[in-house]
Amino acid sequence: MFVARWSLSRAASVSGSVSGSFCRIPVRTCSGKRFNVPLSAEFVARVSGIPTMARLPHQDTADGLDAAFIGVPIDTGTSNRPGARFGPRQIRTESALLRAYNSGTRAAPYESLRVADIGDVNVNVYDLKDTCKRIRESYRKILATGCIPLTMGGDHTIAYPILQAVAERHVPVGLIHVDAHADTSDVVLGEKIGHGTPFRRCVEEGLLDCKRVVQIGLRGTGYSPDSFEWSRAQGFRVVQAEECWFKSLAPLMAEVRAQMGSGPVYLSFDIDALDPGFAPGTGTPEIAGLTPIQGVEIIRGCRGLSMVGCDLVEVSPPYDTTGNTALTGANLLFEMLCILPNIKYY
Ligand SMILES: [Mn+2]
Repeated sequence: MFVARWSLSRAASVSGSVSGSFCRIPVRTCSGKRFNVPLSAEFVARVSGIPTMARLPHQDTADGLDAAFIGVPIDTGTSNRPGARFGPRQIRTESALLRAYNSGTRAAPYESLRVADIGDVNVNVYDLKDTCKRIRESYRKILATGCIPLTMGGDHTIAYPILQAVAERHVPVGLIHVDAHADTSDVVLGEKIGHGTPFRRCVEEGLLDCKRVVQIGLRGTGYSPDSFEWSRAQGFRVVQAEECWFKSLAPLMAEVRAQMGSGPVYLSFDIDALDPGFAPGTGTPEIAGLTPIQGVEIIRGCRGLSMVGCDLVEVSPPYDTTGNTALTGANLLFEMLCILPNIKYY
């Protein structure tokens, strides 16, 4: 609130073009308190202020929100390059470039939903199982308010406790999983919990509607000739990266919408689904991946579905020397916000 008020007076003093009319300035205090409006770089410099996601207000809980950005800063489930624990912070920093409207789809998320950044889950960086418990309990509280969580990871382990909490309200849930990897291993190095196992655990616990699961972008070397056999045996639709090469994914998403039907759907997007040429800052990169355009097509293709939550995981800032991986993650999260139910489109 302090920041918003400051921005209003600051905006009035630095912008002579608003003719003294505060209500033409797109800041939060002009929104009639119904919606949160992010600070606009037209009036407050991008480099100024505390870096919340999309320059939205921060609040401690999800109370009163329709959707919330939340960070889960862990990489203790990572099998290769670490660093995803720094993902939420870097995504927030790069998200200062985001503006309020989606020029491509004409979505106006901040005229539709009350959104805020509600900070991070208080994780235990020494104990992954305890972290999973903390995530599950945090998401229970978020979901109890009716708020839709938009999660910034963190490694992909987090999808398991998040989906446990989601499934307490929406079981079984459909899943659109965008990733280079199936993340359906059973045991890795003797451990059941890690970033390669979350969806196996979800299936074992009956959280997923397996006929309404699609995995898009899978590729790379495997431990066996058919790395994705287990997924197909569960009834998942598997769309390997090779099926995506050189084409628009809009037709695929029409089929995915038909597959998902009217039931609840969760979107889990691992940044390593994208080619490492576009998104090198990640823990387990695989060559010959999706383009950012295809990533956006997948998310925009989710419009109209009964989305109950989304995540963007595996951004690893130490391997992201330009910041472009985090910037891509920030934009994909904004695209996710823009396809939630009840979004206004101009
Ligand atoms: Mn993954």
